[in-house]
Amino acid sequence: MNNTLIRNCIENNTTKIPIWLMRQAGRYLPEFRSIRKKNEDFIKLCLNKKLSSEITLQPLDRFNFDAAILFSDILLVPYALGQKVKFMKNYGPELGKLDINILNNISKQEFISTLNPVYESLKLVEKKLSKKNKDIIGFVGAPWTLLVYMLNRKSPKENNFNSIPKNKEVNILLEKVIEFLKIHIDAQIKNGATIIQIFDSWAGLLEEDDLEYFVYNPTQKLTNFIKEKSSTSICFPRNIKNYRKYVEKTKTDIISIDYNVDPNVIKHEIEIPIQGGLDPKILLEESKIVKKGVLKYLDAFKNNRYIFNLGHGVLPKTNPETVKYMVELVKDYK
Ligand code: 1CP
Repeated sequence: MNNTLIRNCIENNTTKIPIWLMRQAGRYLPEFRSIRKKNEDFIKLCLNKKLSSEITLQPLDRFNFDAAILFSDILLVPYALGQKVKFMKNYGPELGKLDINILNNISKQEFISTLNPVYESLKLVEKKLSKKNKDIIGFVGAPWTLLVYMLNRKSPKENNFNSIPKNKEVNILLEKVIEFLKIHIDAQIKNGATIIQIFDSWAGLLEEDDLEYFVYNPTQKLTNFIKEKSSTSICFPRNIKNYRKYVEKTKTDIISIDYNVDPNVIKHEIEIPIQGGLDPKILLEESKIVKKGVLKYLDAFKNNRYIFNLGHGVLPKTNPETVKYMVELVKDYK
């Protein structure tokens, strides 16, 4: 089998720039909305191997993306650990009370059995993509971001977040989460994921002093584990201030940047392959502005190993034609 574009990019033996997007399977696609309308229970939809594999492949039918990302959610892990998870319309996730006794009694087998449809879905995706040299991206939420949802029980985005203490209970929970994330990562790799992305969407909530305990140390345990499994890690510590330090500490293979990062600064600071950056709001603009935005990243990273992506997920209001235009700009560059 030939190398994928992302593999070639990592090994520095191509000038072709790979592209895929966070939330590339999602509400901006009418074919996704039509399935979603008939499947109100989001967790159930993620656990429907036929539909989740179909949704995973929808964006690849439309666009010349170089990777599929599994249609699933980071909150399936708290769910499989016995916490109730509901997605409310226009509100986001709502989690039930965390019961440490339930969590402590969940075995590896039970956890894997709850998430088995996710792994079956990966197998179906792999089968359909096997001759196409595309990567299949599996993923997890970083331990810190999962802790935030599990303890805050809703999105912290409305400034409703109370800081998490570094006490014994939290430490036990953190270690439990890491243990089960390794199981989840391992099963995704065994069933076809060629890359694992770690989403630390709420890394930016922490002060510098707390990063070692909540972010660097737990994340490095996962990147190490991914290395041991001969797979590749991408980390996305959204809104973190010091990406260079993050890369040194976590030893991730690829770093995904948010849209607050200046590409012309970071390219001198970081030696590993860089992914992403473009503000997803740019895709709501007219083509002239889209082109300018895309070229800013392509030009900045001309001499770096770079994977095109956004600085956060595709917004639901995005016109798929704009995505198509962006992919063409990336594919035709140089
Ligand atoms: O139709 C809908 O309302 C569902 C919207 C939706 C989708 C399409 C949610 C709810 N999750 C997903 C899929 C999803 N989530 C993927 C699939 C693959 C792809 O990228 O196409 C992935 C990788 C995620 C990861 C995820 N879920 C993150 C990390 C990335 C990020 O956005 O920061 C987070 C924080 C979640 C939690 C979550 N799930 C869904 C929502 C709306 C949220 C965010 C809630 C919040 O704002 O706190």
